[in-house]
Amino acid sequence: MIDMNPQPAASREPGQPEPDHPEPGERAPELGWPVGVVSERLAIAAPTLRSWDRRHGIGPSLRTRGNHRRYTELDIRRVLLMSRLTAQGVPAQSAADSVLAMDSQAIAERLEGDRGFAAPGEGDGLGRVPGPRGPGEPGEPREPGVGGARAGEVEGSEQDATDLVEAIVGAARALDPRTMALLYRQVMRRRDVGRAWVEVFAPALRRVGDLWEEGRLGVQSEHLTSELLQSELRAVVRANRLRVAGVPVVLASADDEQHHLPLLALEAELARHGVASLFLGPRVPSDALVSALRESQPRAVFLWASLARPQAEPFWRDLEIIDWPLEVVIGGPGWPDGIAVPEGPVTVTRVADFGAAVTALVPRPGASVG
Ligand code: B12
Repeated sequence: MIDMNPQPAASREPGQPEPDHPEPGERAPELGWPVGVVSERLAIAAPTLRSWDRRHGIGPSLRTRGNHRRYTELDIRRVLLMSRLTAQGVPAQSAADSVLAMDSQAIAERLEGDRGFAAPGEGDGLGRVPGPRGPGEPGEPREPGVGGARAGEVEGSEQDATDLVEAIVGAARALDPRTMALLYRQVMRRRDVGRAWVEVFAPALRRVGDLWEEGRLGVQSEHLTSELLQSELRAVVRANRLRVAGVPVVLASADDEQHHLPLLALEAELARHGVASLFLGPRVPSDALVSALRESQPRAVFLWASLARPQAEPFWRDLEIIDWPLEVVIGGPGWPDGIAVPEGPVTVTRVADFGAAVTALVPRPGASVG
């Protein structure tokens, strides 16, 4: 239950546990967000949020009866501005004093003016695609989905993209995770996840792959590049978790196919569009995939293959048992031409790039999404 009477943040008993997520039976997002959700949304560590609340008064205006923090949308904007100011070098107490002296209008204007700038590690708390869900305070605009530069935001240039690719490859060679993580953040700050993938991440991966093939870079560099990228892409998915709806689209890599970064990029982009995914990841055995399809009855499945697949494999034959209109979308250089699919309600579409995959998987306006 939410106590609507604002209480001083410092009134919580020290040492009392505070859940990061709503308590059982409590639908907190109607009225305020728990620390854990705010932390995910803004990519600011929960201990930092608690410390800003305790030490500087930049915290939630609401508390549950159990005295757990609940942030309103205005509180979240205050936190976001606090993070921007401290990242610009303003000492924490001065930043807090400025933020607390501003009304909601001034905070909105300041954040608007600061769009081109975001703190290192800060989630894009504002750059979002408008979406159907998400709480808002009465009279406030709904918060759209996280993980994208907002229209009007300073966009990354082509040159910027080339430099970022080179810098990422350099960090991979030097096995420098800190620089690589900062570069990934920089990429995401100016681009939505789709553009980030197409303009920077995929070219960087291909370059890393080429250098590995030429023996000029070790597989450990490839692992570092992809592991950190996975976290980055998953953060977008997590931040949009509360927005996705409908029968999930199935995302899987083919049998024995370990590469699955394109699936993660797709999952993140689909989440931004409010489309749910059933993410099965790498190396999905053919029979397991067919079982998953039968259980979840999706309208579409996306299958990735980097490595060459045989012309005929059991999966295509097994599709015989599918008795609803299923769109099988295949992507990646591994798929051969001329795949033979049994007669029936299944259609197979081959897509050549990320944008085409997104177009094929996001439901057309007016289409039933189950
Ligand atoms: C990261 C990586 C790994 C990681 C995978 C991590 C992960 N979680 O995915 C690790 C280290 C585990 C790995 C392992 C292996 N890898 Co590897 N790997 C890569 C690397 C660098 C990126 C993979 C990737 O995400 N590619 C996706 C995009 C970025 O690349 P692309 O497919 O070429 O993009 C084209 C299109 O597909 C399209 N596109 C781009 N993005 C998207 C997105 C969508 C949705 C769509 C539809 C299209 C699309 O645009 C491009 C234009 O042509 C590639 C390099 C490469 N070029 O792919 C090698 C690469 C795929 N790997 C390769 C190899 C050989 C292997 C191993 C067999 C090595 C080994 N001996 O163990 C194993 C595979 C084991 C297995 N059974 O699968 C080779 C494959 C060569 C081949 N065709 O057979 C590559 C090409 C490297 C190379 N240049 O030689 N790998």
